[in-house]
Amino acid sequence: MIQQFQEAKKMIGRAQNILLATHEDPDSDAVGSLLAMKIGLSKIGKKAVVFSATKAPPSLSFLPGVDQIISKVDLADVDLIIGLDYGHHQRLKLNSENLALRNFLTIDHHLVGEHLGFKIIKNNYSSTAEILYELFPYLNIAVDYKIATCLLTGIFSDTGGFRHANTSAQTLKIAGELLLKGAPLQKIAKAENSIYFPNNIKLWLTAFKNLEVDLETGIVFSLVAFDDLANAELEWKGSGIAGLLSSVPEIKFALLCAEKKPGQLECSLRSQKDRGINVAAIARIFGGGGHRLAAGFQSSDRPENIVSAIKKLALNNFASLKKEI
Ligand SMILES: [Mn+2]
Repeated sequence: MIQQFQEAKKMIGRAQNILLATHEDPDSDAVGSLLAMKIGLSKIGKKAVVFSATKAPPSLSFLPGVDQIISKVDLADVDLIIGLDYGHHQRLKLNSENLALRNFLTIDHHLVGEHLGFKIIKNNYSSTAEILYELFPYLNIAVDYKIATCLLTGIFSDTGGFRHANTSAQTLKIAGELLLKGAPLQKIAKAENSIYFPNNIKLWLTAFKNLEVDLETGIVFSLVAFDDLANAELEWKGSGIAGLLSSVPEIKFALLCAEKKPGQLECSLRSQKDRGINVAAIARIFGGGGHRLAAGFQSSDRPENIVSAIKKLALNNFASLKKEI
């Protein structure tokens, strides 16, 4: 890892115009990492533009520099792209035909996906923010209050408030150090929870209404149909629901499908550490990806077909995925 950090330092040292990019619909880790990196680079005299194809959630408006994130970018003068927390390069929505040929540095904790350029990918880290905390000393970036706020936001969110299985002793140690730098934990926690209110409560109701529990296979499934979203004028931002469903003790994993556009499903898979399931392996069957306990995919198939395909696999004890599961 030290060698990788040194290579990152060299790449940044050579660059004049840096673009920091993350996935569309950026979550707290994506936004926190983007902004921490921008502030950090400015401290060492490097100019960087921050990009995400869609806006940061309003709950993150307290993060320093969030108003500087742009959603359209001209890559002509950019001589280094740093992709953060993005998983698959298509999620960056950077309209460039030869993106793969660009000078590109990837920093991510999503193992599954398609990354570009020189890659620092650590899936044993809770979040991209946690990786950045380790990287910054190599770049001579001192963590101040602003950077600490951004990084703790990313770590807090991706660990579900330090409750998920990806919370290591190191995660908590780093979080403690960020608190010592003045990161406002309570404010961050409040912002994270406010994502759920009030519209998401309506989404939860819909998801619970359509809940199906199959004890034979250990699958809990729910669907939020397009009509439900459209009638309640809701925007789909609901991966918290799948996590909640997966915590039912008798369940092996949860599948939640949301019909964001008519006929277009966005499906989340969640499991818990003690259930012996790798949901990323299931997501890959449908062209998606993710982590062992949190994965997802998109599909234009009918939800009942997806559920029955997964049930079939489960009844077969996931024999075809045995190596991965
Ligand atoms: Mn992340």
